[in-house]
Amino acid sequence: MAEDKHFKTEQGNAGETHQIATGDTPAMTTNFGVPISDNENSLKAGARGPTLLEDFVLREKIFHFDHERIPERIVHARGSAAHGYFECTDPIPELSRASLFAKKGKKTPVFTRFSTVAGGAGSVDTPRDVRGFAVKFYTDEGNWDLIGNNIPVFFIQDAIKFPDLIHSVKMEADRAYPQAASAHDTFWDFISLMPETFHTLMWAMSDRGIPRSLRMIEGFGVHTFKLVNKKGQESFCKFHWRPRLGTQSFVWDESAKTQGADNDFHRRDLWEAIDRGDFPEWDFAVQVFDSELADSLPYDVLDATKIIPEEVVPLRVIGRMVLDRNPDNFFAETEQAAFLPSNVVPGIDLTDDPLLQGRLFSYLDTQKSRLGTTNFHQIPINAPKCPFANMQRDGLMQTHVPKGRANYEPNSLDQAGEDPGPRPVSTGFRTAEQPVEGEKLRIRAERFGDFYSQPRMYWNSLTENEQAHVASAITFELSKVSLDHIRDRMLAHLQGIHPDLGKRAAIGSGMDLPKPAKPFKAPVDLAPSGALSIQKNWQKTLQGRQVAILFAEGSSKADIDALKKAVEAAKGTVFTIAPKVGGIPLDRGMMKADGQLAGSPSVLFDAVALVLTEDAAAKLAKDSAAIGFVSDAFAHLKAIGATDGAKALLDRAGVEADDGVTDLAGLPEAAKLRYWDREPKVRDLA
Ligand code: HDE
Repeated sequence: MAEDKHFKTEQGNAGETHQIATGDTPAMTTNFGVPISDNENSLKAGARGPTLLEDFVLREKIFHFDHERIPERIVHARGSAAHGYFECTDPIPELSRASLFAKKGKKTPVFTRFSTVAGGAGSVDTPRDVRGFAVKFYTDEGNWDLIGNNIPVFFIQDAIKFPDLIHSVKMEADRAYPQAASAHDTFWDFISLMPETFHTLMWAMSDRGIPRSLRMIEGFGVHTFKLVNKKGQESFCKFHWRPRLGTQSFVWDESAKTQGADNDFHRRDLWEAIDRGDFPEWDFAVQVFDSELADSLPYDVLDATKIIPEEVVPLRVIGRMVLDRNPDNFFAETEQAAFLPSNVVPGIDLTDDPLLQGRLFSYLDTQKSRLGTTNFHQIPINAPKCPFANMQRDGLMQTHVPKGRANYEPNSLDQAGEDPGPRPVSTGFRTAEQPVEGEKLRIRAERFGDFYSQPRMYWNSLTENEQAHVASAITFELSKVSLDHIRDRMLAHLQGIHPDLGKRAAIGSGMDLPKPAKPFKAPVDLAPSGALSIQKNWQKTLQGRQVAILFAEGSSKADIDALKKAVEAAKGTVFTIAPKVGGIPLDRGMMKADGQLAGSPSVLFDAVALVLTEDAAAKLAKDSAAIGFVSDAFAHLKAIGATDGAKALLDRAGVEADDGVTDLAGLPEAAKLRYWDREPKVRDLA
């Protein structure tokens, strides 16, 4: 038995019962540097006596522990982040004077945080939700925070509706459930009363709402911003991130099961990829246009519920982002990271988008309640990496020690040979000038009033299979709505978006089809945009994808080795699974597994291989974990590669022959795809 050195009695050997610092290990101290000799026992009056108030080591430790938490983010509480860099690949000095876009090859450090919106900090990674995509660029002219989402539009047009939107989607006020889910009364009540939400709703109900990996999501700045060049000339701009691995999503049933299999699926996937040197990478593109083009569109570019299709204004790739370093400490970096839309740098400017305008207040304000002090910018993850100086002073947790007397401006202390402190510079940030006039009103612009055309365009841009996913997701969510009048109202609007969608959702929910709702503004026909479909733009690659190899007693070592080699040669990764992890006899020698079968369901992988003998397959055909492993892979439209011996298990799991079911040699190629044509065989979609 291992010796317990932690237990110390009056008879015990003082000093030998602890792990004592030796060599290079630093001494453990109090927060004020006093070395600690005993981290096991509090100070007592006698062995069985009361603990003494005098014990400052105990009190300091417990005091600090009691205050370890800070308020989680009100939205986007659950998130994961990484360090990396942005590299300019196509400079745009003619458009923007921003230093990060000035020279080909110029690198700017970044910290990027991905998040879900609705759930709390401890919620699961894979619910249906919008994903946050927030990038902090530490440029040499200050920090620029581009705080976007994986969906290019937002639910609402005006910041004043944000608290209502978020209250409606979060846990219901009286019962405090459901956590991290939009499938409930209050969300659909709000949505069905607010037609401006429909475009984003369509995206959230599509496969975009259930991304397979954070490394495979697009990112969008959402709002229209401005670029400003050295001469002060400005253009409108929308920002886009494109994942090099392509955009990929779950099948809904798979994402729901992944929650059970691994709460931290996305967090782990991001961490492990960076840890093994498989750095996720995005292209950064701008969509640049002028006010003439903006005026020619049938909608307003200041309306965050609309996109400008890339067929109308093409994307220009100007850089790439590589995330190559995991945080050293989750709390200090990821949790304390404070992103601010008001963090813009010379060359990038804001617009009058009424949603963006509201955000400019909210993010600064929220940091004070989360981080407790106006000095949150001094926390290392938030501080710029370029020098910064001004006359702001003091405040809670001031960690800088400004020198001299000059804490006001203007001053003439330099005339007395003293340091006058910082002064404004002619090259500093200047807001692009713009004439403004008008009456003071609470009103929206007329051109914000079309709520059906773009949701319809989105529907028309998807493949048939993707449309079926949207109709099924809406049917699923409406089926969780308990009040009929909310469902009726929503179905009426869905018919307005597209009669086919309305009909399928009504049939799927077993509801009568109500009369179509009367839109505020009649929709116009917009050409479909192929760029919006995930399936039409599928990246046929194994890079970033993982193949699970299920083996058991007697499996062929040569088969396993050959498959592993082929997958890795195609830049995929392999995870081996067996009924026991510790070691199983193969036809030649023993082999350990990366995971045990019952704890490694196939939802966690992109394709599966069954390297089994006839005997092993017959045995596994009686094991529900093995049957589920195979039947789920089939139902989730994944490639399955199998030895001849595996037939009994394939049959038991209901696998039918198709292009995605192959021998082991065909698997590395087959695993690059999902088999959408298989779906009608495994599920009844709306
Ligand atoms: Fe946010 N949002 N938001 N949001 N948002 C926050 O800021 C808010 C909006 C987004 O990883 C909060 O620091 C208002 C659009 C992301 O730390 C808060 C409005 C978009 C993140 C806040 C919006 C976003 C946030 C919570 C309507 C996409 C996480 C904590 C006017 C373009 C950033 C915090 C991170 C976080 C307010 C709308 C994306 C409360 C009032 C549109 C990715 O300040």
